[in-house]
Amino acid sequence: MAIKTTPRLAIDGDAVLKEAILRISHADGANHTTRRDFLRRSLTLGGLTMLTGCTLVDDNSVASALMRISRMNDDVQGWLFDPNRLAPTYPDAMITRPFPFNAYYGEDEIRQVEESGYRLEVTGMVADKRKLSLPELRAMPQIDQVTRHICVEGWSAIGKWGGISFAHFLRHIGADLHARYVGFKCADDYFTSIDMPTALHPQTLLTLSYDGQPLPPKYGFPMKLRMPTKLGYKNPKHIQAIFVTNTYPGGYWENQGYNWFGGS
Ligand SMILES: Nc1nc2c(c(=O)[nH]1)N[C@H]1C(S)=C(S)[C@@H](COP(=O)(O)O)O[C@H]1N2
Ligand SMILES: [Mo]
Repeated sequence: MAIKTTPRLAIDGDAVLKEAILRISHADGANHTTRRDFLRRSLTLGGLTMLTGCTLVDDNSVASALMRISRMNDDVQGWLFDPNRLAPTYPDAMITRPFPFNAYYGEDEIRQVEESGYRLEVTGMVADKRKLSLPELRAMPQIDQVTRHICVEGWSAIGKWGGISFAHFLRHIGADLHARYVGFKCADDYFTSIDMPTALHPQTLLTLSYDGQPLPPKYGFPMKLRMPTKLGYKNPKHIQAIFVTNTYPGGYWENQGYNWFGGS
């Protein structure tokens, strides 16, 4: 049995902000300006400039503003979240090979989910509580997307995931789109949950493939929710059940101190 030695529990909500800052400083060209302008506009809204006492004229002041904002909570991240702003996408040539594996256990303990008996359970505030087979899910319209996955452990990588628009999926099952949360239970006992605006974001995908192939076990067969607007730990692999609820469901790392919103 492999024991992970990375000191993960030391990470708190500030890690999320550090990741955001990393992203700003690594952004390039037009993206860079767009993001900086976006942040400046957002942070200025509601008098945040006064609150943080800086002019937000360069990335450092944006960074320090973000650091102060790190003491604020998930509600503020939810407020900053722009449902129409798209995360960067990349050409296939930029895909990181091999794409890293990560989980709360080692690679020798990757869960093997059987395709034949697999049914995705859908419960909670949905019109249509039921179990969906993989062929049913594969028959739904699929989208490919090349995006950057950022892990709070200090790495990021570009990967290509394919799957169903999650907004389309939620409408398909008759989810109450005014509910606060969508929760996920995974075959490896991992669990997490997200806010409804992120669930409905156009780049949030219920993915069944990685780089044109069925999702391999290490990347979460049979299904991973992929959100380029959120950090790695918010992207559940091996999804077994999805539930829509107004009761805060927390998450595996979130319950141990990771920031719940986990946006990047
Ligand atoms: N079911 C499950 N999903 C999970 C995890 C996990 O341990 N179990 N780890 C999360 C973390 S911290 C990261 S960085 C990514 C890693 O995904 P990858 O193996 O495709 O790189 O999966 C996320 N989703
Ligand atoms: Mo991660």
